[in-house]
Amino acid sequence: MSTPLSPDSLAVLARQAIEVPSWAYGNSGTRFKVFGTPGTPRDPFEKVADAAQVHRYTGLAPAVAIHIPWDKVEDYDALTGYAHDQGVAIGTVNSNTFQDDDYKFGALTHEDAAIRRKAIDHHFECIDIMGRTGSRDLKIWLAEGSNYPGQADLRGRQDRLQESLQEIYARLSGDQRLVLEYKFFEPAFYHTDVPDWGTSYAQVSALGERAMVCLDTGHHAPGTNIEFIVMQLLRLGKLGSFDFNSRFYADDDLIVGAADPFQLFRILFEVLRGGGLDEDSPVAFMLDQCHNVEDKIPGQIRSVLNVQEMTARALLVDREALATAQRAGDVLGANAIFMDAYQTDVRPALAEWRASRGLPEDPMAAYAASGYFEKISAERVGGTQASWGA
Ligand code: PSV
Ligand code: MN
Ligand code: MN
Repeated sequence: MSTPLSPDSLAVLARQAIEVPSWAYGNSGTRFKVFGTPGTPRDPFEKVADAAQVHRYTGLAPAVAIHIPWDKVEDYDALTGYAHDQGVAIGTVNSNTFQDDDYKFGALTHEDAAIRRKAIDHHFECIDIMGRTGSRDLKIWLAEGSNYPGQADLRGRQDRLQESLQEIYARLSGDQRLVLEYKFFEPAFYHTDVPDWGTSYAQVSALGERAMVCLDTGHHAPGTNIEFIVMQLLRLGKLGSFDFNSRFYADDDLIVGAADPFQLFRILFEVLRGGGLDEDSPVAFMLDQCHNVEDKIPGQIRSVLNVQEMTARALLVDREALATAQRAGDVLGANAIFMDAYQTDVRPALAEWRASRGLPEDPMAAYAASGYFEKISAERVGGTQASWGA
């Protein structure tokens, strides 16, 4: 090995798995324009086929997360079987209560019991789908909130949210889990019902053991120390999953590690420190990204490689030496140990490691040379291209 990745570190890398989102393969954009691209999937099966390419070239992405109703199909057994044939599994099921007129003023928090019922039933449908696809996690992100002070009863909405979540949680069976994602603003601009990790933590803690927090790295105010939140949730045993992406301004959904690789390193260091990559870790790692202008499959390959690369660098931190420096109050010494690991180029070691596992040393180049993009561009003509959403 070109870098000193210990056998323990290699074992961590060997079990690293990052779920990719089905919606990353559809066309996406901003409210100004969505650009179409050749070869874009037209249905959930084609999204799964594209997702499988990421795993084929990296060995890092054995599951694809789906979003309901975007990925609604008649036969979930067929979708699950198709995924297995492609070498991947169906992962987390994401609910969607943000694209229906009925949810203008809320879904799980709505004042009207009939609308809450509809939203809860949608989650029941998602849980039924999880039973068919063998998915463990139901991920709930709520677009609920208000735009003007006085518009909504903040307290009443928290109470109704808890009641709705209780019903959904009670419907889970076996090892199924519920993860509740937070986001500080958007689409609501004054208040959001689940704006931060504390609210998510309070809500899921009242449910039970199999309810946990989902941390989306793009969902914090600028300047937030995200690795501190990672540490705290791991310490509390409530970090259920990550939605990885990166951002310069708001919820940009850019390639993870692109905007701030050092932040990703710091997050992954706390993940390792807190046991989040141990064998029995409850933490699920996912991407939640959109590729508006770059090619989608290579964008996803780049993303999982970025996570792997920063994990490898975080594994290089000499934790014993760091603890000694910390205890001695050696500020600059401790910082140097941390930075030495961050500044180590692990790419040659990872290339070697990939080769030793029968994977291409350079997954980006191998995908580009595979002809897959040319093939889907020629084959997928006609029909309606999937977009962020359907
Ligand atoms: C909301 O911004 C979010 O991060 C949630 O995870 C949604 O499910 C996802 O984006 C949809 O792209
Ligand atoms: Mn997300
Ligand atoms: Mn988001």
